[in-house]
Amino acid sequence: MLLIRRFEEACGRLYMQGKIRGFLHLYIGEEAIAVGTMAALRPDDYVIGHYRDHGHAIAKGMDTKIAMAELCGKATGSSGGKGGSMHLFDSEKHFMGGHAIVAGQMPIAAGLALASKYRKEDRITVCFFGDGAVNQGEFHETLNLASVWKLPVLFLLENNLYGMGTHVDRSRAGGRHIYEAAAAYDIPGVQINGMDVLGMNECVSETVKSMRKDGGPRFIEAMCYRYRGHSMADPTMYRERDEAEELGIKDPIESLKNFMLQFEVVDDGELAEINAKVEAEISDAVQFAEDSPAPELDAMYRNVYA
Ligand SMILES: Cc1ncc(C[n+]2csc(CCOP(=O)(O)OP(=O)(O)O)c2C)c(N)n1
Repeated sequence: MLLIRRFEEACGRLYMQGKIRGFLHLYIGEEAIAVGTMAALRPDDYVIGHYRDHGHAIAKGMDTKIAMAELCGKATGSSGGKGGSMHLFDSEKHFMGGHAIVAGQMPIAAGLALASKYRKEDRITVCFFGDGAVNQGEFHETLNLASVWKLPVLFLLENNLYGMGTHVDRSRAGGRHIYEAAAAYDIPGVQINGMDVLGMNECVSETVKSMRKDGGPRFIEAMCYRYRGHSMADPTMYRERDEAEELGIKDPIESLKNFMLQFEVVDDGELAEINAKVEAEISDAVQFAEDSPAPELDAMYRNVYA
């Protein structure tokens, strides 16, 4: 979680310096979801997500150097610098990409799961999406087919209460209980606290275990909070300043740190070591991205399909 947080803080700085361009959507505050989930998966399970994808990619094992180079539009990035922040990809780690079109990853998740089922592979696909995606047709079409065909997809909704600047209460009937929609498609669903990494891990572990037994889809709604705006360009004027406090939001990293200290899993010295290791990895990643060359001009025409 700390690695993801520091990675994104560095991204924010690089964006302000004009070294990362285009859109930049930070995942700060939501790290427990990615980390708790990935720790419950096998390395060969597929993961696919949306444009707020840095946390998913890093938690799935993507090299922070390659990720940072992609964000900076460098030739050494995962997509040769042509994908940028919203399109990280690592097929070796079975991270099947961040996708910029809201809900566009959902039918692809069903396709991945269908392929696994067809090949009789015992692997599942985790599909991350936001509350903004649930009003799209693709959400409903995918849940329906996944249920009818009994596809091993874990639908993992990150409900951070906002789709850009619109609160779920204003855009979705039953906005804070979206998991109930899964029942309409005969998919078991639960709602959990997405700010608690251990709780996340326990829930996903149990869910995945039952999926491997019966092969069918499941739905988890992880309630969470994004500390930053929708993207770097968003000053979040639509939110009350003390909203996080009112909602009783607890920072996932601070909570885990306090828990580990209280139960003597780590001491202050070990925490300092973890911090130093993370800082060093991030500074290496930034250095690598800054030192990397820009793509060649003719790379613009490579791997482009229309
Ligand atoms: C089909 C489509 N419509 C609109 C957009 C513009 N758009 C980008 S992000 C976003 C909000 C999505 O919110 P949510 O799914 O809740 O994800 P979050 O940003 O909260 O993680 C919108 C409407 C888009 N990218 N794709």
